[in-house]
Amino acid sequence: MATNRTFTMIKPEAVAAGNTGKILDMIIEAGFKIKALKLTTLSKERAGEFYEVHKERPFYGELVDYMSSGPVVAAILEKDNAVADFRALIGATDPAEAADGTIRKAFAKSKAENAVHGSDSDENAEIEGKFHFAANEIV
Ligand code: DGI
Repeated sequence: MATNRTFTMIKPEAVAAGNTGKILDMIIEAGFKIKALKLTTLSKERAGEFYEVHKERPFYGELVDYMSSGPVVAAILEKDNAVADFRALIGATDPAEAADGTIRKAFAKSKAENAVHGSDSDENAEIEGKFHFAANEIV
């Protein structure tokens, strides 16, 4: 099923570095509309649940520790072809491999501290959006 929405989080190192506004500007400039937005935190338990799909991967513990280390900005975004276009806008997981003009190229510090999350499928966009937002928080 096609959807025009994706889900993102601006990750702790990018929020702490004061890059939230610049990243939101890039997102809006690229044509995404913000349908939901909040500054929030993830407990270790909630971060573990959010990234459960990665629990067999060797970096799972580090990922959970990192994502619960400070505030994040969560958002639901709308645009035609939202999931694929947003993945293109954020760039490769490792900023050393991310293309010029991408958010990770501009703001990520490392493969682990890589500035932003972007859903990898329409199905996950829906699940992840509902994980963070109640129906009355989405416009
Ligand atoms: O979809 P992506 O976020 O681009 O990448 P992914 O689904 O392969 O991995 C999810 C997140 O896990 C990624 O954004 C950052 C983190 N990660 C990936 N590889 C490593 C990692 N974290 C650590 N500490 N070490 C890694 O090798």
